[in-house]
Amino acid sequence: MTLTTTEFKTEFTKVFEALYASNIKDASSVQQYNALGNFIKVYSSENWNQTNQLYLDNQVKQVYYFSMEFLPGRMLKSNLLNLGILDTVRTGIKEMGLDFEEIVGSEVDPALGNGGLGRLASCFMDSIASLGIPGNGNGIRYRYGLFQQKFVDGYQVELPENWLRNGNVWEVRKENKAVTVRFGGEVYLKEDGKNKLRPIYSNTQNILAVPYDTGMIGYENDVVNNLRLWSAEIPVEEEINYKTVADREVVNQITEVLYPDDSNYEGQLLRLRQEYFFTSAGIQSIVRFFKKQQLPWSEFSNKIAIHVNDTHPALCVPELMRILLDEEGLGWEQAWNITKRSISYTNHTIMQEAMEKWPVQMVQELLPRIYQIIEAINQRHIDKKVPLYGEELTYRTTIISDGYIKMANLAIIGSHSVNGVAQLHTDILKEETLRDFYEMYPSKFNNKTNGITQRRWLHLANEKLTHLIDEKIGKEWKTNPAELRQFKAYSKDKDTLSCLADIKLENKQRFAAYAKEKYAIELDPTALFDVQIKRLHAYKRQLLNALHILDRYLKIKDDPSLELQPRVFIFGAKAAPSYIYAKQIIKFINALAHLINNDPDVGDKMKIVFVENYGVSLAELIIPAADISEQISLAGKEASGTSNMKLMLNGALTLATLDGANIEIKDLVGEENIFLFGLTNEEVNQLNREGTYSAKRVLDENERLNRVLECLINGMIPDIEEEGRVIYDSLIRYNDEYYVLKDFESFVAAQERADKLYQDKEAWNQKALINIASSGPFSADFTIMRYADEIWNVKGKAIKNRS
Ligand code: DL6
Repeated sequence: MTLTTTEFKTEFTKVFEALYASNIKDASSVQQYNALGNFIKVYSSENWNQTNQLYLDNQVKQVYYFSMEFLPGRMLKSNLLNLGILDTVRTGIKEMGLDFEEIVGSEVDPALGNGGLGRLASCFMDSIASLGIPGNGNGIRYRYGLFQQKFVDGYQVELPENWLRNGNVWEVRKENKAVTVRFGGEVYLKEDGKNKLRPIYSNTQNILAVPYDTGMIGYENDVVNNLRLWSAEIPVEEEINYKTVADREVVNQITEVLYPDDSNYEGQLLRLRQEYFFTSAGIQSIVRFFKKQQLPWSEFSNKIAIHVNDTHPALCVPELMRILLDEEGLGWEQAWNITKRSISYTNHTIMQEAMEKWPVQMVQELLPRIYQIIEAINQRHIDKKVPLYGEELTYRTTIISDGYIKMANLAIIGSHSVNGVAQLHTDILKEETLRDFYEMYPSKFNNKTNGITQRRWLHLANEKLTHLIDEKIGKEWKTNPAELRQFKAYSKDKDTLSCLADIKLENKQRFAAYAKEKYAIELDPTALFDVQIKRLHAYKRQLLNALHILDRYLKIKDDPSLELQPRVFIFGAKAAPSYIYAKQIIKFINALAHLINNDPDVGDKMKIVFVENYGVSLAELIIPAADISEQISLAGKEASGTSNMKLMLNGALTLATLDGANIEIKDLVGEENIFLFGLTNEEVNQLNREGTYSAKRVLDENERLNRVLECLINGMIPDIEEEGRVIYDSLIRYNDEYYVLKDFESFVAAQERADKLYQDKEAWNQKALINIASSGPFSADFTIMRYADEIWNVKGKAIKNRS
């Protein structure tokens, strides 16, 4: 399908007039955006329909990616790119006298995820469609996304994220595909006269799950897959039972907000409801679709792959069992085989607090039949494994223990594949966190290092760099990112290096203009831009970054004439609303920024910008402008990271610990093209085993560090009396759980190496180019090919031969 600019203008005008019955030039940019979105929807609808039909007609195997979070970012530009009409539309819009970038900017960036996990799910959706793999997303249509972050006096304040205020042009409500999800009540099993036990329910609350579908457009391949997000509603026939606003609220709440406060029982109950709601709705719709094909049940796992993204959708296991046993009348063994063969699970964290578990009583009351099934799975697991592995090991792996249901255990036992998201992470799962399971099921475990879509993170976020690469090595890399490696041939080419430097400078100027407009901070775009963008968490050690900044500040104060490589430190991070310590670190960094940015002794030597409300759109602005990518988690704690990959792809040099995918970055670029520092995972483990680490001793032996820490509590930084003390105590009194002080010296040394290298622009740009050219293997296209081949056993439409 080709589209000329003239055709576009005619069709777009028609769509606009049909929608708004007015002149497009008088319209707001939101209306123009809305009309353009509608145009795209119509333009791609035939492909959407055909893709569906093709999957159905050919009875191909399909993947269903279950995720509590999807973080798609703005979709207008990415849809235009993937449809191959970005330039045509941009030109057409310009010729119509409209402002393309303003239209693009008026799209809301839906924050339907927290960070890495949700963004990964969206990168995967893009790659699945772009590889022509029959794949579907399944999640929740939250009425409110993750909170909007504001800083008030340097403190994080959370505001509701009403992302649906202007409607959502991309979605299609499919009430004809709604299903009912049952909660609560009582259940017992009754003989059905055919030697089968069937459950009899009473007093249940029945909720209507209504799907909203969004087309996932593949890159120039005519494929449009489906992302299905479920919304909770009162079934029409039950309206009569909902007499008060409070009654109705209970239903609305299910899909009201992403991450309700779960620090209390009510919040936890709501979260469990959310998890079952979208899981049950998704599994019901899969089974309905399968049955439409009239295939025998033995074909189920040959036609369906269900992927559980983290444990949030782990109830897929008992829910599929429930439907197969209770509604389809299958026997236990057959149902269990189908379930295990269809389901696979990705683990995204080894942090204990993120390992989900639900009180038995909560599950019994909210999901009585599901509880019975989990109990039966658990008992069968024990009966089968005790003779093989003995009681001790088996009981360490049970799903139910100490009054809780352990969701990771359920996901592992009920699936055929368990993967980590970077090599080190998978090794830690096998050797430490999930060692018992690895002993039981060695062949289930595998690694799938995360990936990112180069389409959003390079083609769209950094168009100039994309053109430079096209110009040098041709366009093949766009569908085969491995070809990016050819760009290495230009690492000594002065012209290319100088173009690279110009592009970086322009991107930095763009960010500087934003910082000026939004925060009235003047940035010198020739300074080194140092970026740390990720959720705020103690293990990610934004604190270490801040202590280094403080150390530099003290140096400048000691000698204001000191020659220092000018730096702009950029932070972007949201803290979970109930994570007080993380919020205190935000306040500390903001207070430090205020002090430094306004100190005339400092001038352009240092500036700090902590952007508010960090999300996908801001990442698209910041990442192309970065010189240094801060990946400084304590070794062994960050499962993988994905901002590290995006930054590398845009030519930032990584300054990192040997953690998560940083190790793989190092392997690809070579040690000479990355700044490494800090303890290794083995060293951390050894320190933990020995138990002799004393933060106080580190402090006593390091006068410089001592001075830095004193600033937390001596009033030098205004307005952080409480926060400064808490942070100080976390390091000294509570002995520095994340070895911030232990790693400080080597972190500062790495920063000094970076400063020094930056003086030699040519050498720096060479390394930047090598980073870009080495980042092909992190394309999510490759990651998805591995999932497709090694876990899901599905085929793409036209997967070219790539390596
Ligand atoms: O796999 C995506 C992403 C990783 O890149 C990060 O390293 C990891 O921290 C994150 N994990 C989570 C898990 N949270 N929970 N539950 O977000 O996943």
